[in-house]
Amino acid sequence: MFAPDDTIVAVATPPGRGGLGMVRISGSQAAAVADALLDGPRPLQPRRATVTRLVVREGGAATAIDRVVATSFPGPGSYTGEDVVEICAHGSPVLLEQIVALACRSGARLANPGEFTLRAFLHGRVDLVQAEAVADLVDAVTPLQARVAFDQLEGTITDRIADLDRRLLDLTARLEASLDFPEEGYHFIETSEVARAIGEMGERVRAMLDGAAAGRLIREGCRVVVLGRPNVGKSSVFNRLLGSSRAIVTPVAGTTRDLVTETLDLGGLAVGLVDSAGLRATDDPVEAEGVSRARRAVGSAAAGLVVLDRSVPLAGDDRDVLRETASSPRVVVVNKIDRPPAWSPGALPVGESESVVEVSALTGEGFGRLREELGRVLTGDTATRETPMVANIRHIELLDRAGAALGAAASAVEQGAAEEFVLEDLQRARRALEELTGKRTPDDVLDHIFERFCIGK
Ligand SMILES: Nc1nc2c(ncn2[C@@H]2O[C@H](COP(=O)(O)OP(=O)(O)OP(=O)(O)O)[C@@H](O)[C@H]2O)c(=O)[nH]1
Ligand SMILES: [Mg+2]
Repeated sequence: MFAPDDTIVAVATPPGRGGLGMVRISGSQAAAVADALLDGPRPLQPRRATVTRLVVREGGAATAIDRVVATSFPGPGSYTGEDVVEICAHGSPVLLEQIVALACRSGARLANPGEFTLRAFLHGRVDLVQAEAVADLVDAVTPLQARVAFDQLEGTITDRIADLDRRLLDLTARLEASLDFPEEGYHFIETSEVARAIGEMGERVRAMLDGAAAGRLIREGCRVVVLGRPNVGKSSVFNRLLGSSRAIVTPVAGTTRDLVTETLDLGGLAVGLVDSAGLRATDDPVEAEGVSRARRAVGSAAAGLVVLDRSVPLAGDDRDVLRETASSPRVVVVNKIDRPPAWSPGALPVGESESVVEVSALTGEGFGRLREELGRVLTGDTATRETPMVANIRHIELLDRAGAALGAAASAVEQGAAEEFVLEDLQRARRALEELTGKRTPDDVLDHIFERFCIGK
């Protein structure tokens, strides 16, 4: 996987029909492959979009199959760091596949998922953190996810790691120099300065981890289950939050049977909102299966929306649902407030600090507050409007490891340990950072990172 000396090709635009579709070729033979496919003046001028024809050459005859725009990006200043040619054709899947097949006939091979970005990483165009950001940016389903990914691609993490690495290198070099001349009592650096430098680096690692929990939630999204006894308006609340009539709503109790999931953009948070069957004891095997699925869904959810109907007296089933979810993060949704009330929320058996929101899924009243409360329950007090720097669990773990090693180095200095021991801790911190940026990352980790990319990226 890591011997990029051949030339690769893939369709870079999504599958399906479109106005335009792009085929990308990268590798030492990219220009030659493009020459074999294109009509008109050759070779292509670097970085100049050229309108030309794509031709099939057979038995001395050349048949044009599309009018295209081709651009050549010679390495090392290209996306992958190799020679790259991009051919923009009309967005017909049949045509694009034909172009890829022709490129393969002329010496290219089909790219693996993420191989263009892998090559960019292997040629030092981006570090591993930035390569991961490319996949996150492509996968983003909310604008906030896209922004966090793009910041990462622009180097918010890369630059800070480089700064930390410089400091670590400087400190280790000076400590090693002290080690080299022990008999002369030669110290290149005072203990107090070592302690200060380590403390400062630890502070920087901590600052990077600030908001990491919210960052992770933004990057990964979460699931929220709408729960309650039958007919309280769960599907109506679900639909109102999504702004579409996704789930079936009827006056019949027991309408929803299966789990229905849709993605909701909650202030930038990608929430997989799940509508579920009303929780009650039932003899109907289909409904019973629905109820058991609803209960299982609660287990994997970050929070629940417990819906109650204020227009009828609270039922035993309502109290059961409240009791079952008492220890989980939840918002209690008091629905149907457009109707005369049968009880008041003050009478609910819930904790004082709990989120209780009164809404009408019929009129939409209260839904602004419901969104706010759900956001608060999910992210705690961390505002997701502030873009956190770190969002990827791999990055969080490695920064934690670097922080712990720096902490160990700080206590070693404090206890007057010999330079060797301090150095060992500092080197551990460096190794964690190097694994983060990909300078020293095991191949199986790289495999794992790049296999989640799509082909053509
Ligand atoms: N007046 C009023 N009626 C509502 C409101 N929300 C839901 N309803 C009505 O209540 C009935 C049940 O609504 P659903 O959304 O299907 O309730 P559900 O909890 O999903 O029901 P099951 O799927 O059967 O468990 C329907 O007739 C809705 O039109 C509301 O806020 N006000
Ligand atoms: Mg329903």
